[in-house]
Amino acid sequence: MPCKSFFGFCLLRASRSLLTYLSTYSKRLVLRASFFFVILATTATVYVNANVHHQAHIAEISMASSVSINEPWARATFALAKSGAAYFSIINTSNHDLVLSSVSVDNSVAMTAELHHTIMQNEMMSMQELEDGIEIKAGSTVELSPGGMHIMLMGLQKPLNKDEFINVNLIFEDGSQLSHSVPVLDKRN
Ligand SMILES: [Cu+2]
Repeated sequence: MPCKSFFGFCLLRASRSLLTYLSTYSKRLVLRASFFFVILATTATVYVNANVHHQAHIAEISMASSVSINEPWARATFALAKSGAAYFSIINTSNHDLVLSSVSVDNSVAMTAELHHTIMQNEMMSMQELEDGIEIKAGSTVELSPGGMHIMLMGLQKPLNKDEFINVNLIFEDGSQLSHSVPVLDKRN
């Protein structure tokens, strides 16, 4: 009998210590799991924040804010002219290539505005719309000038008079826009 009860006692002790061990182990496991979870959550938060910041940064440097316009001018026209042209040089100050997709002017200036280039066709000078826009490589300058690329103003509502200003709106590939004031000059070339 004492032996049996001793055995019972031993069994009780053994199961108790097993329980204690298991509960300590599971506590550790829970601790470890929650530690891991905290690390995971922190990493995820940092990643999401970084991503939001990155996107905000991209929005900051839109194509329109990456260019500077030099020496804009539009040629003065005679009284009954139905079309005119405007020129400038455009500098891409960023380290990304960009595309000037299209241009527009107010309806009170002209019906439409297009990006054109001048080509030789059958030994004749002619103009063509640049349907894909104008690409401006990172850090480079593109010149719109007489005999080359230009902004074509079609369906002029009134002549372009010397010393007046027109607003030309530049629309870039990323949808960003830049409105620029362009003086009308009476230049020969
Ligand atoms: Cu033209």
